[in-house]
Amino acid sequence: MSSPRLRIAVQKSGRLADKSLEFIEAAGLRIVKGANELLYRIENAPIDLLRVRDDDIPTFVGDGVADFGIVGRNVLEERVEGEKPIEVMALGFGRCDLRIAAPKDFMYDGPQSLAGERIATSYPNILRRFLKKNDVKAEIVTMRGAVEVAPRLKLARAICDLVSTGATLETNGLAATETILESEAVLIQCRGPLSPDLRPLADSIIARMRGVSASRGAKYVMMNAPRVRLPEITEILPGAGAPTVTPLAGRDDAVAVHAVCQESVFWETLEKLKSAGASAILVLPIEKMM
Ligand code: PRT
Ligand code: ZN
Repeated sequence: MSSPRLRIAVQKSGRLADKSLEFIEAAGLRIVKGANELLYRIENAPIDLLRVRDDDIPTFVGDGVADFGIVGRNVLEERVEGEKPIEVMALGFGRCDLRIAAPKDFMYDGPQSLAGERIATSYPNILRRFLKKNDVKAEIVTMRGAVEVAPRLKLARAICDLVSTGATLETNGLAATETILESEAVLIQCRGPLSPDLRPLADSIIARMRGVSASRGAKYVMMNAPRVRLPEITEILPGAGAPTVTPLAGRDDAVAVHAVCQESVFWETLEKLKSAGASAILVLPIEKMM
């Protein structure tokens, strides 16, 4: 009998397809893009990538056809049938928001403004939950795509759709109001127990993916600083926790400060550090973190 292989479902083509493969490669898995379009093998671990429509990913993972999947949170949350997979972690790409939008002349003043209106969406289940939570009775018109044209066609007064740059809404004369779901690509996992043979591999993949996701956007910041201004400097460093402080040779009044910043380090941050007396400031990318 052949030894078991871990299966990860990914989008075959579309907005998340390339980025999902990039993310998997960043976790150290070498993908062999063979002749089989539906399945890519991993060269250096017993893992197969199942390449499918994104809408099928929660079902595949829920039913245990795949052990893990990478899919937009919006697709996961829209699913209502069968076993719902667990969201293991957010992966930091494919960011978009599911938002309510309406023509610019629509006076939106909270969810109650939607009472009695028709709202077009491809996400009827998420929208229904939002309306119920806010005790609003409205009619949902389900559309498979081109939701943004619904108000112009008088099919609906408002829409509920994914927005990233906002350009689609703008082109169609619509303005976003409420955000009902913040989405990005997420790693999902089957609820049922994994075969004991695959558990250590699965744990190591999750740990590596956490490392990739944590290191993306994170920066290693180094500088020299006057000892007396350390509290102020620590305060300025974005998402850094406790920095490492080491003495500088031949200097009693100054120290070297090293810190991992989890958030973006902007020019403004560097200017603030400089005003607080820091010098020789270096910001370096981080390749791996665990
Ligand atoms: O073929 P398959 O079924 O696999 O793919 P698909 O066509 O259903 O999905 P795809 O590839 O379009 O999107 C995959 C996932 O990308 C979505 O489920 C989201 O999680 C994520 N994503 C991120 C987006 C967007 N950004 C996005 N902007 N999905 C769709 N859009 C659309 C949105 O629906 C709207 O029409 O882009 C338009 C708005 O974009 P802006 O930039 O004009 O605001
Ligand atoms: Zn889809």
